[in-house]
Amino acid sequence: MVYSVGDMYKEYRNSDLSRKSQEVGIIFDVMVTGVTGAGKSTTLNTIFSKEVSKVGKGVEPETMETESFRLNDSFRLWDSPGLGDGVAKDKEHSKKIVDLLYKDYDSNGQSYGFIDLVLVIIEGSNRDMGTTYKLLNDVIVPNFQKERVFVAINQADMAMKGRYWCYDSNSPKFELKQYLEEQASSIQRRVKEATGVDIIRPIYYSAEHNYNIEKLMDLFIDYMPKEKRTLVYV
Ligand SMILES: Nc1nc2c(ncn2[C@@H]2O[C@H](COP(=O)(O)OP(=O)(O)OP(=O)(O)O)[C@@H](O)[C@H]2O)c(=O)[nH]1
Ligand SMILES: [Mg+2]
Repeated sequence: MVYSVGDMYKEYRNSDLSRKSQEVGIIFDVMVTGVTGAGKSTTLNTIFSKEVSKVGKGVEPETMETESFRLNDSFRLWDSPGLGDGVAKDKEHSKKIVDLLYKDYDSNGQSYGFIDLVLVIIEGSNRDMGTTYKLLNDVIVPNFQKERVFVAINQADMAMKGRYWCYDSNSPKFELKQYLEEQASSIQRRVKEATGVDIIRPIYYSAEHNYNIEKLMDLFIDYMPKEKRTLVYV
């Protein structure tokens, strides 16, 4: 993938982001998670307009550790290893994710969690949601506040097996757009049924094609919690 010159999203709504983070008194931290190959690392690379995290080339999972990247003074993103590569690896990766969810800092004698918000990325073409539900049910929800969990659909370009993606306008054609809208409603409903989590309607984007990344940034900025995250041990 070729990155265009300049830092496209570094300055995106920077005054909103900076005001909000100053109100809470922290730099916002978002953990990006999802099954292996969903495009977590690609999403980070597109937001940073450069390769900060290695993208998988084959069927092997790529990211093995949690790692943070600072976009600007107000915002930091964390990449994490994906689930869905066998029981042993899932266990190892789940532990790393849970460790990050409990990573803490002290402020005025209180302990707070580093991670303010979790973004679960789902592949647009993904019909088997099993591993995503497992990630939500077994790893995220028991260790993190539900209302801070968001879902987004990546690989919008591939959602109908690559058909109806318009390369000229770099956006979905009517048929694909309709499909993605339905997909968003269906995922919202299915996540509720399978995990009990009431997510807001997922946005869809393409990390590879740099499509709707503004929507993703808007999601972070608009829904960033107004309070630090108190740690609750279960
Ligand atoms: N067509 C298309 N391919 C994408 C998109 N996003 C990611 N990919 C491809 O999907 C594959 C996996 O991407 P990664 O970013 O490595 O996925 P990951 O979620 O970080 O995977 P792990 O690190 O293994 O957990 C790569 O071949 C990417 O080029 C997208 O929006 N569209
Ligand atoms: Mg990765």
